Amino acid sequence: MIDLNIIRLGNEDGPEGDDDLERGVATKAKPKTKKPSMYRVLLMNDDYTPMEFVVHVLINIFNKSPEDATRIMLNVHQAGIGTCGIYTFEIAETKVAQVMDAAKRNQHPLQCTLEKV
Ligand code: TYC
Repeated sequence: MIDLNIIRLGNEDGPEGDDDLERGVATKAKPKTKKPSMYRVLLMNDDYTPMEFVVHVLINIFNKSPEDATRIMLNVHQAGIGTCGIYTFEIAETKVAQVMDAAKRNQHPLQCTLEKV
């Protein structure tokens, strides 16, 4: 997310006109920053993907510890759906693509999606 912090030279022009050339005081415009929208990456349960593969995905794509990965996998296994993490759009989108690609390459039906938080 790119944000430009505009530097305004001089004060706002009063009745005397273009102050920018008369006084060399540099004032910084109020920095306007926007928080990026966040996206939840969700993993879906299915009957065929091996538990070890899901744990592997959580460790290698979502940077989870083996303990957290196992806990998240078991939660998805019993609840049907679960959160792998919350990221900015580009990162969330990339992780979904990485999971889907790994699942496809290994011929597992594992499904992964994202939703806006
Ligand atoms: N239900 C799968 C099994 O019993 C394991 C599994 C867990 C699959 C989580 C997908 O997102 C998933 N082998």
